[in-house]
Amino acid sequence: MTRISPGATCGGKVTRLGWIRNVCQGDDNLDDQRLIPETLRAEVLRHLTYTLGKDAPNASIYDWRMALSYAIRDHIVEPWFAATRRTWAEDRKRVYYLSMEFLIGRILEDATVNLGLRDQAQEVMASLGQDFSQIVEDEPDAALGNGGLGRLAACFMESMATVGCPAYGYGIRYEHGLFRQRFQNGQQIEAPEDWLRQTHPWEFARPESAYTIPFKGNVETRDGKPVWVPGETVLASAHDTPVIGWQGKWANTLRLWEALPTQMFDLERFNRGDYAAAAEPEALARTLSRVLYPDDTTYQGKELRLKQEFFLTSAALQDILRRFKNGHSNLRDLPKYVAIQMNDTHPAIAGPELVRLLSDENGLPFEEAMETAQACLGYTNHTLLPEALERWATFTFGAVLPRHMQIVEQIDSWHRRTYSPPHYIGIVKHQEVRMGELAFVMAHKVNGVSALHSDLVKKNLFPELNRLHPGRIINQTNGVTPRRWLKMANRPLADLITETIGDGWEADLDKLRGLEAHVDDAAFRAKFDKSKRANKVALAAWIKDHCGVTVSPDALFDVQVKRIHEYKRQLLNILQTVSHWHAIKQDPTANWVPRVKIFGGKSAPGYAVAKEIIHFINDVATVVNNDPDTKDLLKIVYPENYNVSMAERLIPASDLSEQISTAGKEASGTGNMKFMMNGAPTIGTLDGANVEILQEVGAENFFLFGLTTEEAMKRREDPDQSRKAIEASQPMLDVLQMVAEGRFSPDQKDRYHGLVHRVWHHDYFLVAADFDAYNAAQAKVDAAYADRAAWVRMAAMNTARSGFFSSDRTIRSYMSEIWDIPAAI
Ligand code: 26W
Repeated sequence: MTRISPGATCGGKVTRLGWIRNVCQGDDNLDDQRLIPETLRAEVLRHLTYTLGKDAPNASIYDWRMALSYAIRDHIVEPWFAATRRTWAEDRKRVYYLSMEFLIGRILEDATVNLGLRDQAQEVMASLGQDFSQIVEDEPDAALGNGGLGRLAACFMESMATVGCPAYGYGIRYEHGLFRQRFQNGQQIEAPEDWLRQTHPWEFARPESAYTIPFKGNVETRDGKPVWVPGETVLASAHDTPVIGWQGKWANTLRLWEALPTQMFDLERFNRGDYAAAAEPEALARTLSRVLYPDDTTYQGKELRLKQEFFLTSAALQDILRRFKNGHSNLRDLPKYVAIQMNDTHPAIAGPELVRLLSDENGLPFEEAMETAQACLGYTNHTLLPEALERWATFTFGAVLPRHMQIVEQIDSWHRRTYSPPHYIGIVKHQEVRMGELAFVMAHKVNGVSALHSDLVKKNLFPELNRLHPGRIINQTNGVTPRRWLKMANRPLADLITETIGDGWEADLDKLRGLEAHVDDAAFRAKFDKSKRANKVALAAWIKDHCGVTVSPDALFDVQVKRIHEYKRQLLNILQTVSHWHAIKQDPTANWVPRVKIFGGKSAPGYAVAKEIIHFINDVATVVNNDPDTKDLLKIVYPENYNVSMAERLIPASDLSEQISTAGKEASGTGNMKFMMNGAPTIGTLDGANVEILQEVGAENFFLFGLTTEEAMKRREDPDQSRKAIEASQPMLDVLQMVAEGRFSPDQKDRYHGLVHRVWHHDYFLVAADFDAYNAAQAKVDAAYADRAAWVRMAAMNTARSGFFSSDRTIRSYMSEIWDIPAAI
């Protein structure tokens, strides 16, 4: 390690740190630029003293974390400035990713990994008497998202910075992210999440970047022109977090909006002694960024949610236009410089809002405003579930956004006029504004998130619109960032990969194919197995600490982690677990493969059926984990509060990835990709991106089961399908009998009668229909696991063939097929 030269140059400018050279010269070789630990140590101590005002003997773990975070952040700022400056200087097109959710997780370790400073940070903190991994874990997990859609946005931000796509993420700076989950007597209890209680060291407040967001009121006509006179306004105030890419070569901005009152305080009321009322406007405005809606997949129609969506979107668009005008005067040129991606329909008000800003506020004729907006906008669909599709009552929509209601009607009749469809599927229908149709009509490209899903978007979701606009719907299969999900989360495997195929795979994941040449080498397999075991040993210790359950690292770790939803079929998994337990008890001396069943995930607070499934899993766990007959053969663990950090711990320690949704229901899945990368074969259905995982990894390395999408649709036509399936399956009959008898709820024997009744008679998600096939696939897993060499080979093949699922590939594809943006590096 050598000292970086303090005088590294960039465009004639002397910079304090050496990193800048990467941006300017595309220099891949970081080795001669590594920061020496003494420098980083001095920086940490300087922040501890001067930023935090603490001396080392009195510093808490929080103080140390903050000091280290600020020191690391300093190293992000220069590449960030350099990237921003270059984008300006070269007048580049930028992408604006609008999302109501960014499920970021912790930042510190990820930042050190991307800067190549993780080892130094660890060394430095050790020299200060501090444990780096404890410091990393002290950071709150920023949970500004519900699940897949929010985590995808976070992976995309990191990949855009890695591949050098100039980009801004726009979201809401929720004061409270997704609730914390606890179990009380096996049932989910929600507690508020409070990530901002401590200072968030990664953001820069930008009070000078603030916009007025209007709501309500009415539309008047002045000089023959519509003028919106709002009834309320709030202020959107920016907070910027830099997002650094791999090796610090590029950085982008995540800009999150905080809602503030336009009028802080009613002094007159205060002086009259009415203190609560005096603070009212402030409290009201702040509710807009107070809390993330915890519902994924069911849409509620709440006015506050619509206001949040408009708040994010209007602030973003005003910011985009301000930036554009700072250098351009012709608004018709907007699409040359601006690509706006709508992450699902949540920011779909962007269509009418951009038309309004271009026409009402900037004088463009309506049709030109339409064309300009459309050329900028792209729409990504993330779900087919009808209950998740946003539709706003025209009453609510018109009250909150009266001018937009008019514009939506105008867009609708423009579309009807221009394309004269045979039977028109309106944007406004049955007194509702349909946000999917609106987003579709306003976007030049619409995309699904896996090959199967994009097909279903064409055939089932927007068949008429697809006929009217052939070629508008395209596919962009999701991906995940291998820096966080492999390099950072699975150090033993990442080190083995580098040892085996060299470095460079982190930003060129197809290189993992190089591992295939080694899977038949026993020495390599032994190392692969050892890396997995190290993760399992660590997880077993953590499970003991956090769940009080003893599990053996020699058992097969079988993991299903994701939001709890009927279509994801955690119920299928737990019922099969009951069946397996029963089978062991019937024949205790058979050659069983020991298993640990791991569940993780939250239910939406109002989703009663999902909550019942959680209760049921916990009840089954209590009985099974206390059964002396099966104690070395089967354990069930369900740690509380599954989140990004827990995923980073569980996925690298998994042997088997459960991806068992009812075919046709999971748009893509991204957890499935993380497991694959980390060497866990999938047991799964032909759904979402499982289809492509199967294609990449080969049928011999995947445990496929279950009905296909077409078969599932056909099966539902028979109203008696579940009864027939159950009656034809002795294992299923046995399981349902045990549950109905109260074997898992001895204190309340009829607790799960409703659950059993639904499986018998209202099994829309086909748990019964797929049960035997799933059971058989699980038996194949057992047999395969018993053959160590073959199993490890299969696991390694999963890693080797996971290159396609890097979000770098996804982002490059969006850049060329939707955004028309070249890479800047
Ligand atoms: C309005 C309520 C609401 C909120 C969130 C409805 C729907 C959502 C999301 C679209 C749900 C979601 O997260 N979808 C997931 O998106 C992932 C990223 O594309 C996919 O991998 C998952 O399959 C999909 O369920």
